[in-house]
Amino acid sequence: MAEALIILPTYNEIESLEMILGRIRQSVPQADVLVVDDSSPDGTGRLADQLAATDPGLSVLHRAEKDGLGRAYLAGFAHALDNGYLYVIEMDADGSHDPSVLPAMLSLAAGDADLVIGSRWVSGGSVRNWPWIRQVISRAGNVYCRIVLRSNIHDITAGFRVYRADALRWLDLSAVSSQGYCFQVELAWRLERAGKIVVEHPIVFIERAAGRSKMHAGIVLEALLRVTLWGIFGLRSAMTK
Ligand SMILES: Nc1nc2c(ncn2[C@@H]2O[C@H](COP(=O)(O)OP(=O)(O)OP(=O)(O)O)[C@@H](O)[C@H]2O)c(=O)[nH]1
Ligand SMILES: [Mg+2]
Repeated sequence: MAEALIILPTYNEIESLEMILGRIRQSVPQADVLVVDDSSPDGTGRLADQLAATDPGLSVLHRAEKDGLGRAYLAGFAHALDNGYLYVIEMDADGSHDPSVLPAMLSLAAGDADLVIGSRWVSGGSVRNWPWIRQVISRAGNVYCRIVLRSNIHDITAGFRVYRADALRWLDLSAVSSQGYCFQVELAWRLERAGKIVVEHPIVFIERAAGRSKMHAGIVLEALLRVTLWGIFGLRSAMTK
C-alpha cells in the first residue's frame, strides 16, 4: 500500500481535475489520491469516478452538499487515518499547487517534521498572477496571525501541506470547528503550540487558470474573528493538551 495519501477537495473543478491528477502521477506516482467532492453541480464528482475506474490509486469520497473546505478535509483525514497512511497531503485541485515539490516536502516529513507547509512567504517562495488584493489579504493575514497568535509560521493560511499521520492522530480533530482558511490556521497553530515540528518549504503558488475561486468575504471574516478570539482567550484544546 502507498505510504502517502493526497487529499484533493473539489467543488466545481471539472476543468482542472484531469490536469492536476496527471501532474500528480508524474511527480509522485507512488502516492494514492482521494478526491473529496461536495456534489459539484458541474459534474466533477462523476468525472472523478470515471477516472477512478481505471486508476487503482485514485478513490472518491462523495459528500451530499457544499460544506466548506475544513469539513471536506476532516472527512479525508478520517479516511487516511482509518487506512493506515503515514503521510497525509493537502492540496488544491485548481492547479495552484505544483506537485513537483512534493518529493522534497515528503522527505522533510520523513525526517523530523510533523507538518511541512508549502510556503509562499519564505525566502524562495512566491506567487504568480495573483491580483494585488489577494496578495495584500494573504500577507496581511499572515502578519496578523504571527502577531496575535505569537506564531513563527510565515504562511499559516497555506493549503499545500504534508502532515505526518501521527500528528493528525495526536490532534483532537473532533474539536476543530473552523471552516475556511481558518481551518489551516487552527491546525498549524495547535501543532506549533504543542511543540510539534512545523517546517516551511518554499513554493511558487500559481493562480488558477480555469474555474472560479470559492474564496469570499465570509471566509476572511471568519478567520479574522476566530484568530482574534484565539489570540485573546487561547485555544482551549491547545492549552489542555
Ligand atoms: N469539497 C470541497 N472542496 C472545496 C470547498 N471549497 C473549496 N474547495 C476546494 O478547495 C480548493 C481551494 O479552493 P479555491 O476556490 O481554489 O480557493 P483559493 O485557492 O483560496 O482561491 P483562489 O486562489 O481564488 O483559487 C479547491 O480545490 C476547491 O475546489 C468545499 O466547500 N468543499
Ligand atoms: Mg485556488
